[in-house]
Amino acid sequence: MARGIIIQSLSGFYDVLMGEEVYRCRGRGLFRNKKISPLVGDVVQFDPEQRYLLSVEERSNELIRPPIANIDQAIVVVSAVEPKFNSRLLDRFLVLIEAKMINPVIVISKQDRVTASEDIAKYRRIYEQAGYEVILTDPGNEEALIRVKDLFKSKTTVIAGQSGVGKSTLLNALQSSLFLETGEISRSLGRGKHTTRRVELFSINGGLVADTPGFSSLDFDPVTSVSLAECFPEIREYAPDCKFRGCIHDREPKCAVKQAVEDGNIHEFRYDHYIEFLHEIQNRKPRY
Ligand SMILES: Nc1nc2c(ncn2[C@@H]2O[C@H](COP(=O)(O)OP(=O)(O)O)[C@@H](O)[C@H]2O)c(=O)[nH]1
Ligand SMILES: [Mg+2]
Ligand SMILES: [Zn+2]
Repeated sequence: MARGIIIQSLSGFYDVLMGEEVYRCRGRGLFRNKKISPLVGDVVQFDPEQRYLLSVEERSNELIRPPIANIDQAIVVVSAVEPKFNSRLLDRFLVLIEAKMINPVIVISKQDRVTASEDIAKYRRIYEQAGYEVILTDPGNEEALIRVKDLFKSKTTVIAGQSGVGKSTLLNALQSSLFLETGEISRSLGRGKHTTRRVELFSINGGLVADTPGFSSLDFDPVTSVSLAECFPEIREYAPDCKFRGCIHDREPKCAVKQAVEDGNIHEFRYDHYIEFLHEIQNRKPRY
């Protein structure tokens, strides 16, 4: 019996990484009966001789699309240009990641193509002030690449972000042996709805990293109107000073969060996105 991490799953087989070795294992009937479906990222007990999985350890978290478990950190890549920087989309990603208790880091790519650099510098300040680490990258920026690489050490990381922002390019720049496909124009409308793309964990700098095709769903499914505020670090910081318990920082009087917006301690567009997302959650239809 041995212990490893599933780094890839291929029709009934699981590649389990233990040390530097990969063992291709079968799942066995055991899992079908227990309704456990092993995921990439799962820590498993396995038999390295007979090559089958024995059990899956409890997960710290899991994503459904992409299907992956036990994620410590998400690097959210947004590009400065093409696609144009979009703070609303970035905030959606950040909320979804925070809701899963995953630590986000923001990477703003394509700095070499930036013309209005003041804009990006402004966003960088705002997100840093909100409590995030922000790294500006382009393939020629060694210092930034080293910082990203450092983040991977001893962690499981997913690279998230819209298609075309440069996720695969970034990973290739960090580890040239990966040869990830880049530049593909993916138009979701042109694709079959159920196109499944493989998820695989790569070893980089003593950690495991998944290049995701972006998140296919940006629904706030697991987020409630109460938990949403927890997904904004700067709101989290001021919320304890609100007058009313359970304040959701919308219409309530004596709200410390709204005061912080007024005082310029919370940036207005971040608060606006919070309210937008809050109303989206409040208006969603109950599902049965
Ligand atoms: N100029 C420039 N182009 C980039 C940069 N990062 C990615 N690209 C280009 O953007 C396109 C999409 O990149 P890709 O890595 O496939 O994006 P992904 O869909 O997020 O994986 C490709 O044509 C890349 O060459 C960058 O930092 N600077
Ligand atoms: Mg890609
Ligand atoms: Zn409040």
